[in-house]
Amino acid sequence: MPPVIEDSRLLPILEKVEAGERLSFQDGLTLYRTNDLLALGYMANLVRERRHGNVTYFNVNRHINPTDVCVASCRLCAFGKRAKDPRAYTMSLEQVWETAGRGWTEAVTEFHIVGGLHPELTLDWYCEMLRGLKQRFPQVHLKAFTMVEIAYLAQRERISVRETLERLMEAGVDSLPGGGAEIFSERVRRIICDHKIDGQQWLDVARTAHRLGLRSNCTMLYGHIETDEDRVDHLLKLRALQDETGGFVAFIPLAFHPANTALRHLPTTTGFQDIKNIAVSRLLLDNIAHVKAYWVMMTPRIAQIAQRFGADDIDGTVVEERIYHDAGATTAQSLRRSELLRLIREAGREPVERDTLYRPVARTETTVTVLV
Ligand code: V47
Repeated sequence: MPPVIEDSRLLPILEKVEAGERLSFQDGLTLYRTNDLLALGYMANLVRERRHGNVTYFNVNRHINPTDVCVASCRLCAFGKRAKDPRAYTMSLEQVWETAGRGWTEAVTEFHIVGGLHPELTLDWYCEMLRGLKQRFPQVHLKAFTMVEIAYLAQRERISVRETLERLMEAGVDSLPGGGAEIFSERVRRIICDHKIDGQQWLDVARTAHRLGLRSNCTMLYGHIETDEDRVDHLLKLRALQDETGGFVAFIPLAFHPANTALRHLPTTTGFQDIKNIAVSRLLLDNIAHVKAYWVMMTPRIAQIAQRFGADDIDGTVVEERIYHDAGATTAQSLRRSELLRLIREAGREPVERDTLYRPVARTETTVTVLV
């Protein structure tokens, strides 16, 4: 049963959604400008249930951030530090491998590895790190390095992005996380992350990765100084690249956390904005299979509600998240598998444990098998 649509501007969009038609830039703006959240949720949930039925995915993963030293000083970031900063850290290879194994259980299927743009860490160093991880944890999927890190490494080594990716793949990278995309608008990037590659370069690295057969995620950072137009533009650029390559696995809308950043005067996002971004992205990104409500960033409470507003994934156990916690996140640094199961079941969804590429994982007390 469709809900009462209070905002009549949504009626033609509802017709398109029901017919499975692609939404336009203008539709995207209308979706962002309505406050009829229940109608948005109804439409996003329709699309979500068409694709995934009643299932919500999660995984058992660990984050590893080998260094927070970063040559870029992005205003949006509280994680990156200058090399001389006494609070900065860089792990040795042994420390990376030791971190990966800390609290190790056979249940872990993914390491999510990202860090700062370190001026001295070489591609060889990263390759050795990956080889060491593969040797010690051969069954674990390595989702490592954002497009921004890849572009920086290529520039630092004076080789192409393609060659950089090939060497990382040879050493063990299995897929790329979606970070660093922020908002593609040049005007906004100049203010929030002026030292980073531009939006076009981010898309170019993703395109090259996908052409080499690497899958990746994609993200959008919202809730800072961007406009509705900037967000719609960002989502449609991701959709256009996905039409071309089909390489994106999941989209993750990321709420800006201002604490401890140069933009700390900005307010934090509200639950209404968080849920709206989940719903609008589900509706505009008709060719990206999964929309993830990342609980670390949204809080488990909102991530749970998001499962009824377009999201089909809640991310994973995470373990030792730093980027958001440096920016003032008050959520836990990890959730147990049993807690994820409870959140999902309480939202009336059926939890399915997945690997990074969304293959279901079968688990017994002692073994983990990726089905298919
Ligand atoms: O790249 C940095 C963003 C990203 C802040 O691919 C900030 O599965 C908010 O990309 N406030 C890292 N956001 C997180 C990320 C991610 C998370 C979970 C899953 C996946 C995936 C990717 O966080 C950064 C940047 O876009 N970020 N600082 C901040 N103060």
